Amino acid sequence: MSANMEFVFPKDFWWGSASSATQMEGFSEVDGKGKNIWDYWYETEPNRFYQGIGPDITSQFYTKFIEDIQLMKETGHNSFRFSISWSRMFPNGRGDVNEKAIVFYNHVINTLLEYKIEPFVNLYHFDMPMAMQEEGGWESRSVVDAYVQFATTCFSEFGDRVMKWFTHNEPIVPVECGYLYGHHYPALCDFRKAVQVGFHSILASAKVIKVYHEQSLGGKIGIILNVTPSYPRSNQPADVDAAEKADLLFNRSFLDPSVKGRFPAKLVDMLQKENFLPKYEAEDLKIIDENTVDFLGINYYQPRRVKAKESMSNPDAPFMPERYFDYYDMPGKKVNPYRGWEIYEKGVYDILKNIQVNYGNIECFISENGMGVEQEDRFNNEDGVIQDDYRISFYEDHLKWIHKALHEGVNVKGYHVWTFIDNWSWLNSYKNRYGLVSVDLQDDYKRTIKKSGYWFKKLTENNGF
Ligand code: BGP
Repeated sequence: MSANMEFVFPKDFWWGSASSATQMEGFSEVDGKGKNIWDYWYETEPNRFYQGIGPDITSQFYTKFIEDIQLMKETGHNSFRFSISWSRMFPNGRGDVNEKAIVFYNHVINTLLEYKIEPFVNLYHFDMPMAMQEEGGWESRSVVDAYVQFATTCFSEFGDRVMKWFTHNEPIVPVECGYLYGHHYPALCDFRKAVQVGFHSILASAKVIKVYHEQSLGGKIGIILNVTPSYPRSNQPADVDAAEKADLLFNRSFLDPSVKGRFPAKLVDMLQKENFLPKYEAEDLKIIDENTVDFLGINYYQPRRVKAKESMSNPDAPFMPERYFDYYDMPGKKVNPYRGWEIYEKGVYDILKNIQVNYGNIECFISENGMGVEQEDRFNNEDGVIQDDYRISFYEDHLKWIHKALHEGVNVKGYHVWTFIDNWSWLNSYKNRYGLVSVDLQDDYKRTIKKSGYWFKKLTENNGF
């Protein structure tokens, strides 16, 4: 350890990055993979995607994973999160498993272990198999059962070596993007369906946790949530109330059932008042209550700034979460100039303290944190290495707050950045780059470690900075 280190982390801290199958693997038509909602949407509406680039190719992890895992080692990873593509494992969502998918994921897991990088495996990252979407996606109970079958197969195939599992990444995102705001397929705007999708995602998570615990495989299972702290414009009761409502809808809706086994009473009241409670069976609540997570991944990008509603919503417009609050553009906020998102480093500390105080200080880690940059090749030096000092500062500034939380007793075990390598991002395709390693789409997806990748290696070797 160098003498002048100010922010030192525990010896076994998890340093690494996160990714997802659709965003990274590519080869979506290859080796028996079935279509998921992204493949289908790209096929039917390619113009929705930035520069018409779809999920069929992405960063080619499917064929380049050995080189990529070597690069993970070179950038100091001791852990790496990826997701297993449900439609690669089960082309029709259920039924016969695709043996080639098992071969691929075994190869990835074994290579990671060979390089002493711990695999963190997520089972669902926005990628509903199309056959399941045709049955209603998360709206449908039969899809919940198919997901349990998929997860059970993953545990029996890979559970002897994978000790950290996650049931979902950011389950609120399919709710918001697929059923309220139109960014993901099926692009509906239907509050009732959104609530049902959210409820079934939680039920599916609890059912899978139950299966995992029954198998006694020796690992842990958790969920990854994008916790977005809601800050009120002022201390006026109406603003505070608006912030609390946003928190209930977007954070506590998943945090509470995942960690405490029950939905917040205030949220249930809000939904009941509007007659929006989901359909459920009595035993569902028991399953959710009895099967909570062992640990928690927290993704943090930016906060939510809200104020009391200043004008009544049009009663004829579709019911939206914004019936309860308005967004507030805080003057003087710090902004990522290359993407536009707010940067508020203390947010990560506030989330961790909330977990400590209100969620029994459950074991957690920061499972995504990152800075997207448009046209990042403008920061190339003459050797083609991106000089992303802005990203290094972004990470350090967040790590300082995580360090503070750690020293105040928060049970935070690691830090994963988003992401290892520039990848394809949903409708934005390759518009915003996030990687520690760049990908050249014009030159056979050539990988080059960015300045931040070298910085990350030092950070992890020193366990601090
Ligand atoms: C998270 C998702 C990732 C990733 C990231 C960056 O919400 O888990 O899949 O995409 O955000 O956001 P974006 O790609 O929209 O810039």
